[in-house]
Amino acid sequence: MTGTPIVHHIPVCPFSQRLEILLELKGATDALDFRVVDITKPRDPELLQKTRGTTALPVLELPDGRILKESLVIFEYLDLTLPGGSIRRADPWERAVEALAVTHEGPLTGAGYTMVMNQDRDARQAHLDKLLKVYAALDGLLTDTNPDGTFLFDAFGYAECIFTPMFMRFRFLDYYDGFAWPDEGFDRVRRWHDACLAHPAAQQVSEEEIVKLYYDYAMGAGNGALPPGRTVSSFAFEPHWRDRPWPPRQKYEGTASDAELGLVPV
Ligand SMILES: N[C@@H](CCC(=O)N[C@@H](CS)C(=O)NCC(=O)O)C(=O)O
Repeated sequence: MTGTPIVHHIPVCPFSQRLEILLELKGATDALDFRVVDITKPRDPELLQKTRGTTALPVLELPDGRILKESLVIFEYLDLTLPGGSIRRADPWERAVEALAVTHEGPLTGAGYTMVMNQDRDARQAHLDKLLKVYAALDGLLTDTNPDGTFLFDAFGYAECIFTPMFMRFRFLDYYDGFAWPDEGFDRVRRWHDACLAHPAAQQVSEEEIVKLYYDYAMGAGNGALPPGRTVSSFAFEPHWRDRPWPPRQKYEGTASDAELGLVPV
């Protein structure tokens, strides 16, 4: 099969960043043709036909037309097929532990996204408790596996590729929900979290980009939807996020205007 595989993706999407980190680790950043999809516009019918109607991205399209969905599945395929050798642990036990760690990614993602989208001030603590429960489980796994180390094993690997994009997105919890680690009980997962965020292979997005683009999530409107009273999504490509002001941190008082967010000329 000749030609470069295509990844249809939303630029700031955490699921797609998993693939970008994998390419960085393999030294193969040119191995895929990333094609940008604008989440604020109706999906291209041609792409919808290829995915049989599903809209979630990333989607991998091979040169022969085969289509693969789901970031973890695409990740596994690319890990096995791109040059550079698999980044998964070779030892069967360690590979199982990696897989066990990754079972926590769905609950972590769900907890973080429902917390940022929550619009009920009184429910904040319950959301935080749910998130911390997942972090506590990860803390236990890391402590059992590699108590004195930084990563799950001796280096940034599979589990780190999967979780780091979520840790980066959860900067929106620091900003909009005042997330702070409890004083006790989370040292091991916190060490892992901080080292993942600092790793050179995982610098595709910045905190500023996350905070500005995910403003609408903090207003309870996900996936390019608009909060009431607004006409331009915070995910819009124009004006560029760098040219917009940092949004207000308050999330329970309703949305700032398009103009206050720098989304339309004043
Ligand atoms: N489980 C999927 C989740 C993908 C997902 O939710 N992607 C978001 C972007 S970050 C998306 O495409 N949202 C738009 C939609 O679902 O229509 C995966 O791991 O690939």
